[in-house]
Amino acid sequence: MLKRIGIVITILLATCLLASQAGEQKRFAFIFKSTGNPFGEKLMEGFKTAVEEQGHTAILRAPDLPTAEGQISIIEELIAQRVAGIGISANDPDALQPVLERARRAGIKIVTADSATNAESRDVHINQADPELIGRVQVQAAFDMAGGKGDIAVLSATSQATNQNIWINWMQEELKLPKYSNTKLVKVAYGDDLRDKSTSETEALLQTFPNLKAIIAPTTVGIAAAGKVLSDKNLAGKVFLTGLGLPSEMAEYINNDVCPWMYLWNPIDLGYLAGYASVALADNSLKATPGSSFSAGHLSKKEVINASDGGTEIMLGAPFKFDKANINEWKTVY
Ligand code: RAM
Repeated sequence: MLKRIGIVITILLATCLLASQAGEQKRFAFIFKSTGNPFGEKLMEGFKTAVEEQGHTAILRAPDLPTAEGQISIIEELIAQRVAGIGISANDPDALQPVLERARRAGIKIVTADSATNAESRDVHINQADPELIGRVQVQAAFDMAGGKGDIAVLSATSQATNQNIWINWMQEELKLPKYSNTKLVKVAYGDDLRDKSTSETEALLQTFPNLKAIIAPTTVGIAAAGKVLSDKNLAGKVFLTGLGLPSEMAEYINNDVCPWMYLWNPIDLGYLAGYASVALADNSLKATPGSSFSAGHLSKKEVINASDGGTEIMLGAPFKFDKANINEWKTVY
């Protein structure tokens, strides 16, 4: 008899546990800038892992083109689906504010990652690395590659991208230093994170500025497209390329000397951190106020700090330099 009661209690407990787990299961979405971006795919892979390892469901979305309008309609759908959190790499710092405010009024936590919205539109931003450092190191790299003088150009993503624009501002600050008196930034071109447009913008730069010594592409899509153009035109050693690239896409151009070195951070970890922050905010185990900390899975303890735009952020780490010595080790990772 006692044994039977024991079995019944065990079954009841197990049922309660399952029910409570099922009740707690929430949906968390991530919206990248656009589809077809391998960096975005890695970021969303990390987000999904983080959400699923905490027992929740991940929804991964992106508009076909990197526009604010495309992201706004996705956010509207997600509000209607009553997700618990939305992570987003924003295509515009301000244009998403009305719809994100609506999402927040509906109780949805907003975490930006990679490319932030303004402070009023989000709970917290996940910053890949110090933007000042990211901007400055790319100019220093181009300068060193070009031998300390000559024309340089930037091939960016979209003209509205918060992340690229902050980095470009820091590049311009770096260029004000006396050591760059013989270095001229001749143009900032926009390839819109589209392969074809980045290719034609690179070709146009080469044609318009025959004395171009280096191209800085602070976008994984742009740098890969530029790498191919410079390789096809046999310009290794004549026009140097640096910027932010995925090792898997850039190994070829690092090994053939088109891009002597470049930088990036781990996009999978960036998405993973966004996933942990989203769940912690929705669970109320994290407050988006400076000094709050939480456990971000394999990334351990992370802390909310003040961001330079008046909001708050969580920092992933430091940019990593990729060159011939380490690229083959990394090209299979991301
Ligand atoms: C592109 C995107 C992304 C950026 C990387 C470096 O893939 O623009 O937002 O962080 O490049």
